[in-house]
Amino acid sequence: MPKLHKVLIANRGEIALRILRACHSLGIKTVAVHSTVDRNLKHVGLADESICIGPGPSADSYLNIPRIIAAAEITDADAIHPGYGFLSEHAQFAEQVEESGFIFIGPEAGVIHQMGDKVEAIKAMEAIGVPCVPGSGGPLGNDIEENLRIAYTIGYPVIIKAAGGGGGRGMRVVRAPDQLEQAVATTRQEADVAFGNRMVYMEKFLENPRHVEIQVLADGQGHAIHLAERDCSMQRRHQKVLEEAPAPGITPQQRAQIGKICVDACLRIGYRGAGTFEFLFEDGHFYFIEMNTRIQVEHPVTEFITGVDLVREQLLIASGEKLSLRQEDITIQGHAIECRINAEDPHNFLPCPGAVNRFEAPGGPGVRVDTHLYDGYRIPPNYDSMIAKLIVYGHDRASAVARMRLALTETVIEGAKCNVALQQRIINDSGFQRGGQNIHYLEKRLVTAQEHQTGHNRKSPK
Ligand code: MV4
Repeated sequence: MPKLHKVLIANRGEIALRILRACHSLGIKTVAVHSTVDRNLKHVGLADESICIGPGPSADSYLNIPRIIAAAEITDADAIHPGYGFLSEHAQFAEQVEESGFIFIGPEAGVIHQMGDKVEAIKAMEAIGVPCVPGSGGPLGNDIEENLRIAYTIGYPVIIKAAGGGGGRGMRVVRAPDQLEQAVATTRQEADVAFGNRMVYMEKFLENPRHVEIQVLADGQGHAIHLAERDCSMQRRHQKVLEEAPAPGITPQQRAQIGKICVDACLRIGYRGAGTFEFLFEDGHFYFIEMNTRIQVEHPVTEFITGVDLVREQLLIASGEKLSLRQEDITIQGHAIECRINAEDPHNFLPCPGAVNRFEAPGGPGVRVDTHLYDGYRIPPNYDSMIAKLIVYGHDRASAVARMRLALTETVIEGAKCNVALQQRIINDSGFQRGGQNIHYLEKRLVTAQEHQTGHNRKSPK
């Protein structure tokens, strides 16, 4: 059994720190790799060893596969944890890591590849009995008559999506037959440029779904469990802003049913590690859209309601241990909410790099802050603008909301503009407090708020 002695963390920021802590708590040594602008990251100072792997731009550092593997060789690491983003769902990276004799902390490269092709993923899930959105069930050809027939059978509106896309990139809604040919052609072209893959597929367009996702863990040795769901419907331009677990209004029966379906799917595809089944949820039904083969940003809300340390489980699975948790051990208790804190301009949402002169984290019972921030930390312009995650737990949703309200009030970030005020507006919003809003809710509320601010919607005085 390959026990892990040393893990290379192929990431940065809060998740690198999260992985480092999970490693150290298991007695595993850590190697931090960082770019030149990231020498002062908190986890770099805490790691047993660190190696600079290139300049600021991700392409030359956190996405540079040969340099990361060379760093693992130089430091004699056993395994590489990719975190989220960057190379976390790069099948070729996983393959090269394993070919170089290291453990990739995640599923097999073949499974990453399969789930990365959304057409393949949906085909596989459909075959296993995971409920999917009614759709083409395969790639679209160039025969417009055939495509019109498919759309007619599905029923308008339909959505054209890129097989190589995901996360909201490369999609187009078609509301009538006369738009179909153009939509397919344009989506194909964009997909070719963006992903080097012209393949597109068609689904029924669901007008007002929620985004509900199921967390799973599998050991690749015949054992898999689910850890309930998260609701990630509060988003802007496909960027999640606030997530919570469990999803409001999902019954224990619904949870057990969809959870079992995901567990069975894990076993059937030979899944290993932590993973997430993304569903659209509308009118009481789940519709699979994508599977994420990485640890996700919002994993802490699941940790709060289940008491399971997901990153620790990833490390144990990677070291060859069988899952020690059984489904009956997993009970959900209370409610958790995560607010993503981004260094961004509150008016135009543009990233705001620069020095954080003062940082005060909130605290108290049921409050967790996942961040790499410290007083004087300089946010480099090269990466994602997320600088912290505030996660709170409450015995029920209302008490979690109340705790988050306090936590946001306690949070002080001076020097860089950030979205704390936006999060406060969401927490205090009556629609959010009711729970169960759909994926369009936040953007609609933002438009209304803007109209109020600019007086756009007011009757002009005569
Ligand atoms: C959809 C959809 C409606 N109907 N598919 C966007 C991100 C990508 N993961 C899938 N997305 C969507 N797929 C069908 N058939 C609406 C969206 C969508 C969305 C999904 C989840 C979270 C936020 C979203 C925002 C806009 C559109």
